[in-house]
Amino acid sequence: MQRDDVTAVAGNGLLDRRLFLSGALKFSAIVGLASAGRAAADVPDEPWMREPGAAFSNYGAPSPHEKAVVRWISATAGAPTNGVSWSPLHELDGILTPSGLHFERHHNGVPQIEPAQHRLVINGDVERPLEFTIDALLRYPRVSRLCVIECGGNSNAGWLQKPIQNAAGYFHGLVSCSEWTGVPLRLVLAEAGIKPAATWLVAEGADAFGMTVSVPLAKAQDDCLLALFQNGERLRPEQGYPLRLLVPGWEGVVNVKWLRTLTSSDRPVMARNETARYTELQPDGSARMFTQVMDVKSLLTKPSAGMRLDGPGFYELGGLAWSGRGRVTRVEVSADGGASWADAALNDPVLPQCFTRFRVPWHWDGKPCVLQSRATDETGAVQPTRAALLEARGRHGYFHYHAIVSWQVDAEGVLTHTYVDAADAPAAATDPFDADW
Ligand SMILES: Nc1nc2c(c(=O)[nH]1)N[C@H]1C(S)=C(S)[C@@H](COP(=O)(O)O)O[C@H]1N2
Ligand SMILES: [Mo]
Repeated sequence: MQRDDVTAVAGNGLLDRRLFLSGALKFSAIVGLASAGRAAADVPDEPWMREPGAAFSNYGAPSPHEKAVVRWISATAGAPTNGVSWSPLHELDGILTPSGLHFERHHNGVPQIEPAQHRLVINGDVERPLEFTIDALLRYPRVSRLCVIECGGNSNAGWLQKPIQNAAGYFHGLVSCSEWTGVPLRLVLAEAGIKPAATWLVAEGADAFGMTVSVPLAKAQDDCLLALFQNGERLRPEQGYPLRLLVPGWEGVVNVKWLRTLTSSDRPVMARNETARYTELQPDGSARMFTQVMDVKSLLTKPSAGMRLDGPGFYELGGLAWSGRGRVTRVEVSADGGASWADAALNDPVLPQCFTRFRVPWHWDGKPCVLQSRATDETGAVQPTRAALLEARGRHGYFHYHAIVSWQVDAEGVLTHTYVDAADAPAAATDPFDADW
């Protein structure tokens, strides 16, 4: 099938999102498959068919051929237990992040907790202070939900003056999506009997950092979980084993790992991570605080920075969209730097606060162009351009960067990160890889 046989729905060769699935395009032609030209019976045996396979294992691991698909660790110089590891979003597909590739943010390493000794204490403004063992919590009813956890510092290299040239996941991969299973927090709060004056719940972790953050009681009693399982198995140590607070749609920092106390109070605790961090100075000089809900966001992962298109022709563009405010309702893709947009197909399932996969067919004519995606969520919020975000937030941005991401394609098909607008706008001076989330 020729380029001329299909009508572009937006500039630079973006095609109807249903085209690939309709069968109107023959994939064997697109990917350059020659006809096999021989009967199936003639396909020769391979060496691994002539001897028994490897032994069984107690716990599986990825193929050794996939060993390059790993998290990228960036820790603070001189303080190796403080840092992050980035999820390789550019290597993955589907909506679930394998547990071993879930991003990490630790302020002082991963505590090696003995589960039999771990306790969750609920105290403060309550009728009955309670203390739970993990075994006791495991006897409570559990629910499951798929959702992302995203660090409020994710994508913050976007605030830099020059576009950073990292693979997509090593720039936007402080977000991951899992199935989390645990006890609805409201059940245990009801048993403790929250006093009417209380409006906040202060959560504390059992790591050597002693992470402490405040969660409004209304959210705590709405959809939060005391998470015990991740993707079907008990939490990974890195994700908070044996117990973490899950606060769906809210910035990572409130999802306290290694959870040990929940203290009900009539005020937030005003801890470091809700005052000095995850807070930013606005153009009018006031501080933007307690902005815990993560805004609508998307990025193309296939292809993305560092990848190369194999010559002009048909491609499927694809990526991830999510919103802390609910479901993603629309993702549009542009191949002309935002001048025109085509609707992408959203893969099922489309769930609130969860990764949503989008895909759109594209015919690349071999000329330089800029690829972008733009997500809209069910509240009607639309992902802003970088210029609009800088305009609204000013030059002291450090957290909560969620602007449209632009990938430049050059005539050789090589992709790099670029800014299509506001390239000269003053941006944060802080090096995002040398600072602290
Ligand atoms: N106890 C504790 N909880 C914590 C942290 C921590 O360092 N200690 N880091 C927080 C931050 S800033 C983020 S973004 C998320 C990261 O969760 P993850 O490591 O499971 O991806 O955990 C949050 N909960
Ligand atoms: Mo974070």
